[in-house]
Amino acid sequence: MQLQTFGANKRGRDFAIGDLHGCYEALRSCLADAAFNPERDRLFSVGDLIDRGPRSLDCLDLVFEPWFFAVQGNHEQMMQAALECASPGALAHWLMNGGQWGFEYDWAELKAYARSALARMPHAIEVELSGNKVGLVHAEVPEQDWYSLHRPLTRGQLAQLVWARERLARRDPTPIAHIDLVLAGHSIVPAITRLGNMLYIDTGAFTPEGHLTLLEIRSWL
Ligand SMILES: [Mn+2]
Repeated sequence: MQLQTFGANKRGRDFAIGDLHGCYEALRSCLADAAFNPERDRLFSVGDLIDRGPRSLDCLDLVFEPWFFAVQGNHEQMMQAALECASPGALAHWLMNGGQWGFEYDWAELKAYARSALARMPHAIEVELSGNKVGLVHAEVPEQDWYSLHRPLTRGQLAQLVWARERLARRDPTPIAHIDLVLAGHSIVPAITRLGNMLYIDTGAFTPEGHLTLLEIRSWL
């Protein structure tokens, strides 16, 4: 699925989480600090649940929880390409980027499991919140226009969604059109960084100097 849309959460709060990268314990402690209630609250992820940190599979498992929703990150796509042997270099590429944990599991089982997990992860998420429209992507929005995600995307645009860093690199404050707020991960920032109506929330959970960011979306509108 390219874009998954969610209506307003009338019962509880909506939170967003930066790149998890296997940092399951950090997530548990952030959720406890926020008194997250899985019966009422929702948690949206900018992707990259796996690789680099200690508990990749526990993090990927979250996509089967009724309160957790994540877009695909480049790491999920690297994992899938490796497991599906999508290209000759796919496995080496994943291993170079933290995929070694995959060898702890039965390869065929992991492949089937990854297929079902990825099937639950759209490329972009759109959430209605307090009368605003909030978007989540892993990296960048094609054409700096949210409407681009409502149309079929080219291969290049699909790659841009999960890999691009240009906008952050040039500190481009151009607002993303046709959306109130966009949350993205992928590029590690020392603290939540706002450029126009885009928030970069990957604060390097797996790095020694970094931390995991959990935020209540409403307070950033
Ligand atoms: Mn990442």
